[in-house]
Amino acid sequence: MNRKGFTLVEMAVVLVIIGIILGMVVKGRELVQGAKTKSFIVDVKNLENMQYTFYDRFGRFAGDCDNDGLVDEKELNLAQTSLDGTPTGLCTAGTAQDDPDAAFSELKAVDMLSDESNSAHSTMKGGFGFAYFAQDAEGKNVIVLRNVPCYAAVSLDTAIDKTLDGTKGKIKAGTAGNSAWTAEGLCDANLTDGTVGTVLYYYDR
Ligand SMILES: [Ca+2]
Ligand SMILES: [Ca+2]
Repeated sequence: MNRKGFTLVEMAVVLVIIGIILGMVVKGRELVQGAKTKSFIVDVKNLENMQYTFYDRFGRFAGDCDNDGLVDEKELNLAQTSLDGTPTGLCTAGTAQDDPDAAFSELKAVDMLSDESNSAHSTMKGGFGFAYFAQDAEGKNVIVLRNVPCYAAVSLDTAIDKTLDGTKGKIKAGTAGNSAWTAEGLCDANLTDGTVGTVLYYYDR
């Protein structure tokens, strides 16, 4: 049987073609990640802008039902007449905490969010992640950004803080110690490129 193998030139051509295809795949993935990240950052800034617009109109942040300056995760009395900055009656008495959509419900009640964007999930258009307004463990207002890939966390930190440090500034990693990125742009095991983490945005200046 006269079976001819590949010549060296043929092998080289095949390897070059494989390299080009791999390069295109990597480039394509970078483009998609870049587009998603841009959309994500726009969404985050929109959420911040909405919260300040609400503050200008009503004298408090959306979701701060007792008007003490901190966003609460309580069920709200959404009567339109209550949305004048007056705290009385805004918190629904005796209801459970941990309603991450409270601020979104108020933003929707004053037509700053559409019906479709009522829930925390659907306001994020980057194709990943979801957000809600809350306080951190120390009682500071934050936008909690969940399921954020490392590349997006790093881009957001660069865009807002102008430096890259998940432990400082307005953009921080949500869980100290196990999901921080460093000045070198590295994310550790819990927030690497392929996985996701929680990012906090301290928008309340
Ligand atoms: Ca409050
Ligand atoms: Ca930072």
